[in-house]
Amino acid sequence: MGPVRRLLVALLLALAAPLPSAAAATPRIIGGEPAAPDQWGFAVALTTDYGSQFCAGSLVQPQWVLTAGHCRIYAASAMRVVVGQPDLRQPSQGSEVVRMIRHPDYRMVVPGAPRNDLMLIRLRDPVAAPLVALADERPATGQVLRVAGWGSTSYNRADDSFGPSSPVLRDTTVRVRSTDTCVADYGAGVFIPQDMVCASLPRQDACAGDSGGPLVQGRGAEVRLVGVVSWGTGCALPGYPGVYALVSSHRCWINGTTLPPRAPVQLVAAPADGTLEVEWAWTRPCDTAPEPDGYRVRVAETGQVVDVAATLRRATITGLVNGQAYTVSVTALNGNGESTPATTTGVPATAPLVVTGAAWTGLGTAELTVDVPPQVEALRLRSTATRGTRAILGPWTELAPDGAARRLRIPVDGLPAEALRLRLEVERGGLVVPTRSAALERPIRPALIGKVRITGTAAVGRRVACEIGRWTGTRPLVVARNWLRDGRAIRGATGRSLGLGAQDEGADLRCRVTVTGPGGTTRATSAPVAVAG
Ligand code: 4AZ
Repeated sequence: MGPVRRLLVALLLALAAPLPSAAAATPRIIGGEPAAPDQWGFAVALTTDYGSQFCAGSLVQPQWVLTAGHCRIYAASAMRVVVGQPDLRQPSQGSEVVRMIRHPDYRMVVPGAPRNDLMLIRLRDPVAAPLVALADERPATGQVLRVAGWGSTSYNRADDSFGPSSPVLRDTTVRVRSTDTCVADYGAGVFIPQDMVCASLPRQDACAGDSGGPLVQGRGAEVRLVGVVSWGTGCALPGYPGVYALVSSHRCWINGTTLPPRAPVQLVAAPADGTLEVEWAWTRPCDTAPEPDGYRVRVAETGQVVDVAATLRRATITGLVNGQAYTVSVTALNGNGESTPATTTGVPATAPLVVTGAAWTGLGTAELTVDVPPQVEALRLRSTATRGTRAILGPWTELAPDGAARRLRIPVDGLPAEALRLRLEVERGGLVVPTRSAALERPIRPALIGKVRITGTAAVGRRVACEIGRWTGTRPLVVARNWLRDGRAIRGATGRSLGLGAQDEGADLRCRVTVTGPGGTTRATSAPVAVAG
């Protein structure tokens, strides 16, 4: 018995009252019978590497087992998963485990009654055994379900001890109780209706050692995994139904973790001189689905393959021929495989301008620096800013370079204070050709280090100055001051310093500083200073 479980057993014994006992003892089916093997092909036994069974699980994908969160007892290297063998006395190699992913919201708030009690186990190799489909709804109250496991076949209520476990898989039936009944039996905050279901029948129950195992509805091709054996007070005790982690409310996390990711969406290809820039977005199919590990970009015509980090969602493909159309596809990847591809086409062409940089110039404004080759005479162009795959287009403007090669600064406005990519679209012979893009980092809002202070002698006939302190944030910053008399702005008093007159005598003087930069606007006001006579 591991130290964690010993502690929990001690805790339970100390508290004497009937308490829930998941993970309490070596996690075992009461009142059942040897299971019909053709019904439970997806049921697996979790054992130690020396063959001692401690939990059960269900094969949900060829390389993934769903079990209970509280079955994380041994290191992955110290356990095996026995698939397709209802009789554990038969010699069996067992599958090796490479990873255990407990539900991110697994919590043992109440000892012995874990919430979100689920865990996914990744097997080193895929196994050829039947998979079980996930139920998509909470089971109806009164529905009779079946549960299977290798756990204890008896429970002694007098000393809260579990009887011997079963070397062969056993199953029994239980009836779904209403969530109100479950809450009444165990208490609010212990039985959580959103992520648990409770079920019982007289003298029939899951028990210690059955943890992680399947609770199912239907038979044959109609079998659906409804719950995962989780906890309960004793086993088959009147008034204490078995509690199961509800599978239907965790489908998003299970599917998101065990299936290839959803495909990227909204692909855009921006052609530029001999290159294509491709951008895409990825949307979470449901709340708790994990993000892809990365993306793969393929160019059909050239066979190019570019792997892109999960955070980037953008790739530049080079070495292409201007004027030729290319088919670019992007797939999302995770440990389970590759999504279906999202495809776009682009035609690289020569833009007559070369973007050399982009920089913020203020709140909502930036500028693009471009080199104009000598031969260019007149241009019509507009800016495009992209945030993810959303484009913000500037107005078309005429540009008349004066002949010599030079550098132009092109202002862009109406930008959100976000990370953006800026490029130009240049109209040329009726064709609109984008330039390459330049990146603008998300601008940082101005923040004050130190204090805004009034310096000098605050007395009638003297001058005081407003020290603005030091400001951080993305440059350039524009500073505006306003002097306040008794909390009210003094008209026209916006200078660095202020001459004090008779009207200021006895007043509270403050200086308010408004600093605006590409990241936004921040205000700070000095402490008040009383003006002496
Ligand atoms: C356990 O200790 C356990 N009667 C699992 C299920 C039940 C009780 C105990 C349900 O793992």
